[in-house]
Amino acid sequence: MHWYILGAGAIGRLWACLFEHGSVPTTLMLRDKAALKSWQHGNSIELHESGQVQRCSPKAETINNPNPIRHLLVTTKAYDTLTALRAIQHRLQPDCQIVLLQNGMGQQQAVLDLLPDCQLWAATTTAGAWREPPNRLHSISRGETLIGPLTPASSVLPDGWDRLPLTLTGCNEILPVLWRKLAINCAINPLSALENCRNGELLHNQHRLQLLRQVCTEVEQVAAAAGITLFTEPLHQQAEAVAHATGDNLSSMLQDIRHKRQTEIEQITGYLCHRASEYGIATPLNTALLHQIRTLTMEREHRND
Ligand code: KPL
Repeated sequence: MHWYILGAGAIGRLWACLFEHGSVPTTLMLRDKAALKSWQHGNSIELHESGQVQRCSPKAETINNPNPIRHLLVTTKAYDTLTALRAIQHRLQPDCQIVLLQNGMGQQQAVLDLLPDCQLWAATTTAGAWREPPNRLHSISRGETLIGPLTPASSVLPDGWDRLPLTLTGCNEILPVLWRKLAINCAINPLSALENCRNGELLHNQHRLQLLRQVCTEVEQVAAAAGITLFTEPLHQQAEAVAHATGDNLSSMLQDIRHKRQTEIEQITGYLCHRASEYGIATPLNTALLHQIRTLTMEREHRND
């Protein structure tokens, strides 16, 4: 068993360290020769965690390496999933095990359509980590990870995942788990990005709080139409608890905007609005947020900054 990791950001690198701690052979797949050259300065990840520093030394190679792949973890941004997988599709063996560990929804079905012979899992995590390039990785928390199969014949956990040193729960029904994460991301990410505020600052202002609650009501209607039970308590309570618990954090969407990167709005609010239109449900606030984030990023592209 050898796990390849596609998407060498903070979470991908954290998983490379976790695989190594669990004695599971791992290779980080890097975009190009320049990324490989930068990796080769240290040939390792310097993991800073709970005041300690450890070195992890997974293998690394560019995506062009021809070796066959039987175990693949995908930690790319959601919008990059298909392009990244197509680039290595010829290397994937027919019985390949693939885990998608990403924000957002929609890409899971697209991968099922692209690779009908593979075994597929989806996972969500509350682990937090950030990178200090080239090779330093700060792990804030290993959090909690939920994983479950998207293809019927697959076992709850993929090969070797029981060896990973983290709080991991296998779920037979992963779809509701993905919806719960989506719902929280719909509530917090676009609003925090547009308000340019930390997650906790959504709670300290009546106007923002009202918007968050309205977003939640719309999300609950769409989830219910999809036959999904979100939480036992109303979504807004859960979203407010997460905004409070991650109060000092910048949401991933705000970070993407500040760093002038593409956001995952299409895989978060975009997915929700798409599903809403299939069910004939009006989601005026989520639709407005979707357009505002699109406009914000388009204006930036036109200004070319
Ligand atoms: O997952 C998140 C994100 O920023 O993408 C939340 C839960 C909102 C925490 O910041």
